[in-house]
Amino acid sequence: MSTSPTRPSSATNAAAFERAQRVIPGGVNSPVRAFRAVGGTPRFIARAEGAYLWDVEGRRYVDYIGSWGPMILGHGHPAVLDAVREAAARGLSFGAPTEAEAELAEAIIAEVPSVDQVRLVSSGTEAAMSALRLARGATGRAKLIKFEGCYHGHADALLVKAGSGLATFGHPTSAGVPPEVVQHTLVLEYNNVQQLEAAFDAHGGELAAVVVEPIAGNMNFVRSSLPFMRRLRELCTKHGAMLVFDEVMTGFRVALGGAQALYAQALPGFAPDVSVFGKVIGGGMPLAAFGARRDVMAQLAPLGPVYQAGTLSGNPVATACGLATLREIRKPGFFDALGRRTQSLREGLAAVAREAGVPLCTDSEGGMFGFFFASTLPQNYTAVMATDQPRFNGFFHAMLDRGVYLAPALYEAGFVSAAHSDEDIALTLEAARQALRS
Ligand code: KE4
Repeated sequence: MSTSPTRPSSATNAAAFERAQRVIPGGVNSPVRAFRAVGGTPRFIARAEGAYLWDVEGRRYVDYIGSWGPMILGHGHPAVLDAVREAAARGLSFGAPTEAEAELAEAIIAEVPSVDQVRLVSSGTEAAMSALRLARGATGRAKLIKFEGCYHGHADALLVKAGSGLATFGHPTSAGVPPEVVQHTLVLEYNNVQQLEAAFDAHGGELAAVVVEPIAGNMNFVRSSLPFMRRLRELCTKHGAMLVFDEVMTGFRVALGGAQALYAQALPGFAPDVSVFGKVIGGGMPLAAFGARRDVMAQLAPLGPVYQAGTLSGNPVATACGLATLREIRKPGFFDALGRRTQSLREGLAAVAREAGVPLCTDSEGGMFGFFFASTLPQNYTAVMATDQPRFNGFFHAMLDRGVYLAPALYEAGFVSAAHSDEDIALTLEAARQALRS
């Protein structure tokens, strides 16, 4: 048994997995890490630096997970580590306000015109859950719309799958969620304008909110179409429902201003009513946020009737990590360079697949990308799940064996960091060339 909790005591991933499974359900603290979608033994990470992870066996991987989005600078960025060390030395947590929380709130608000105020919390789940409680409290309504294939964390009201038909309300996707908790949640097909129209016709006056991933990173990478997004905004405005943009993954990742900045360019005046952030704004530490116009945020305790709280909300060390990260990504040219590098990866993947005669389509925005073993980009969950899963799983392992760590599930997105070099992209494309041949 290792005496030092930080020094890996297992010589192999298999031994580490065996040990973990004895004391943690499935050996993991979040299901997707268990590799059950792709099979095989998860890699237990010993350390990370820049664009790379090393597992307990000493194998190096080019990392395209980046902790599922937060590590946009790459691992161990000096300015971030310095900020974390300095904050930690001043105190880990106070349970009292600090100036750094206001500074981080200011940094978020400066990049997101639709948000006057934010509240900081500790996870995307907590941020999305609180945002929906705020929308329900602000409107006095109960019903919600979400879309199949979008994930907004594991709050009960959001663990819901489509009912048998459009008009029927959702059914729980998880045990432990009583049907009455999801009876107000309607699940529609992503990018389906007709279903939107029908749902608002039937329930418009009862809808508190529509929550949507503007680019669905929990279906790998599916964009919402402009007609869909335009109509969604119009219907929410017409019926007094709040449009909640879940930008936990896309915020500060696909663009400095998030996906909403892209939609505001294409649809002049476009803005969501409530925005949810996470991942990048914490820089790898437990920190997320939700924000809206001042009048909406005034509904929150201690000012208003909507309760929301958290012992570690705005934690000083997490806040320092997030601030240092945002300081780097708002530097001129950061997103241009990141976007170009991500584009070179996905265009290279498409070219290698063409050479191998394998149907593969890709898409990317900023530092986020997706690829599908299919001839055309899926527009909704059904289409994503119809893509070639066995080929994806084989490709995943062939790449892992060649030192490239992609997302271990076909419904997950990929992430490029500022630390990924042209050589890392070239290594990845050579591995893909070999993997697609095998
Ligand atoms: P967390 O509670 O995991 O911090 O955030 C939930 C969440 C909310 N909204 C969106 C759009 C998200 O993508 C997430 C979490 N994303 C997953 C990856 N698909 C986290 C990885 C995991 O579950 O381990």
